[in-house]
Amino acid sequence: MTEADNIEVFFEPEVERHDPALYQHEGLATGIKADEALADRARKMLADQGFVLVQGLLSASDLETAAKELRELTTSNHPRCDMIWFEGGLRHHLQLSSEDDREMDGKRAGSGFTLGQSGQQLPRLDPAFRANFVRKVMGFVDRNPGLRALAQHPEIVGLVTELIATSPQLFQEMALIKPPGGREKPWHQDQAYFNLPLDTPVLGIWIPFGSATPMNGCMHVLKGAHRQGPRPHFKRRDWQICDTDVEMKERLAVPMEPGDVLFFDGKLPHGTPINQTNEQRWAVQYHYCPKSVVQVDDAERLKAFGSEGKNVTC
Ligand SMILES: O=C(O)CCC(=O)C(=O)O
Repeated sequence: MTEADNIEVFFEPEVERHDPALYQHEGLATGIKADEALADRARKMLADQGFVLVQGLLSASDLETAAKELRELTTSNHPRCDMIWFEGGLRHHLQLSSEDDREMDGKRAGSGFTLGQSGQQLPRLDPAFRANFVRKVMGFVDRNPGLRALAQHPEIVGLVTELIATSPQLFQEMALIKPPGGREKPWHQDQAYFNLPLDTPVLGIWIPFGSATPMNGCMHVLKGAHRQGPRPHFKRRDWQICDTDVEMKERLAVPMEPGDVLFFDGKLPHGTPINQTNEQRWAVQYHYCPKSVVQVDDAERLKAFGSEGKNVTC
């Protein structure tokens, strides 16, 4: 193991492959050009469909430094971040046994309720090889100016402010890397992971660093389904909506190009399929809520999103 850097490292299990039918879609999401993303229009789109896809909002230079920092986060022996998750494929190189899997701390990690193992040190492996298994990185904006600048980009913060109708705070950031063959992020609502009052306007934004396509694991959404409110989540391949609750109606894939930004409601059901290409798919995701928000406890969140205690099965 490498020297401790006050980092938390998570080793996920091998995740069972999803049924390909779960990501068949009725169509593709329609975007608006950056110069058409007027506040009123964007607000209406968010209210109606639960997301706004803005094309060409960021320039190549907006993304360049952030992408370099993200690469460093995945390859460094001393990454400037709080937490790193590795895909199940790394287990074979570390001889981790599933018998030692435990529920990983969802509180600090915000990862929900997946089984796996965690530690305080990166595995002592060739960094370039190890980087092939990185799935997620969290807690990096304070030490990576390019990734921070992206979260504070005036066009982004301006639209986020319009969409949540008050001064926003960034309360979570994550980088999401889907290696070739990388696992699915099953259908879920982000608010099922946050201890925030149900009526809080929570906004996620998702920014790819290369083309995001149905083949490499782009976003898929249930257009308009945020209006139905919370859905029960279950511990299955992840903390997720039951596969049989993911309807085909209004299921859209959201292909994106570098420069595009997806703004989406914290109650919008969404997921990303396995990466079927030989290239990594890179993205960052930032979450904003009003500055004034007061957190609730786990019990309050699980009352809305937890399956326990409800007469529902999956
Ligand atoms: O980027 C991905 O693959 C999925 C990200 C996501 O939906 C999440 O982590 O909440």
